[in-house]
Amino acid sequence: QAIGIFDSGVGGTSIWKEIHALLPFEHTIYLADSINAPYGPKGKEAILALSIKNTEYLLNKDCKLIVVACNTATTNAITYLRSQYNVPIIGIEPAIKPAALQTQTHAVGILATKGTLSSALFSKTATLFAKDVTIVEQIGDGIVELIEAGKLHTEAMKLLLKGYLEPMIKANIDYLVLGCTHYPYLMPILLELLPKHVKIIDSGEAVARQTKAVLKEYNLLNEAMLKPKLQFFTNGNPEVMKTLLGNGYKVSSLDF
Ligand code: DGN
Repeated sequence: QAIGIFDSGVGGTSIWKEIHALLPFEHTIYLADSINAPYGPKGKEAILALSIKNTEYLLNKDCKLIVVACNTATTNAITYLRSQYNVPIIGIEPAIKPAALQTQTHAVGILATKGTLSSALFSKTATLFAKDVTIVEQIGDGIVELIEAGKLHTEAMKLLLKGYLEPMIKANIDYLVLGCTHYPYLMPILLELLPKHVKIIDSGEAVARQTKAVLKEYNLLNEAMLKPKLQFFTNGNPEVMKTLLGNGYKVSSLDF
């Protein structure tokens, strides 16, 4: 049985990489719903319906655990998914808590989609853990679209990011939280644009650790040290996903 992972597109492959690094013998099935990306601007009902569709696709392939590798889908759908399906379901949330605990300048930037930033789950975490901290929120409009179009390392992306980071730099942030699973791929550009002392954090590693802990708890860890079956499906352009994955992995097209 495999670990099933989905995202509204190719971004969740950044999470897949962390999971595969920590659990190299587990079979994995990754589903990229790129046709419907970005989920961010869609309403809760639409995001829920798409999340159900993705989850059922993976469960029909006999997955033993589902990772919702999308902040937007997690905030909008995970409670429902957990109530409906009989397998462990792991979600991802922006790492506001560690950033708020560690900031020295008392200012933290967060870049995420509209769907994540406007969610109840996000405001709850922010009010709970970031009382004395200024949180500079920025909706990352257009970033997911550029990545999905294979335009990650372009001047257009750099310009977009420059505009989004400006208010954060003015507010003297020392932590930038990446609240969307597409964004770890921006790392080289962000490092170039941000002052040297700003630390960038995302939740990929934490999700991988949580996946391992839950598999262990449910006695679902694959103990056999055999070559795993790694499957990737997309209803978008397979070439974009191949480039992000690197390593010559095969990506299959999907009518979905
Ligand atoms: N990768 C998704 C996330 O983590 O929220 C966002 C993509 C999107 O649908 N905007």
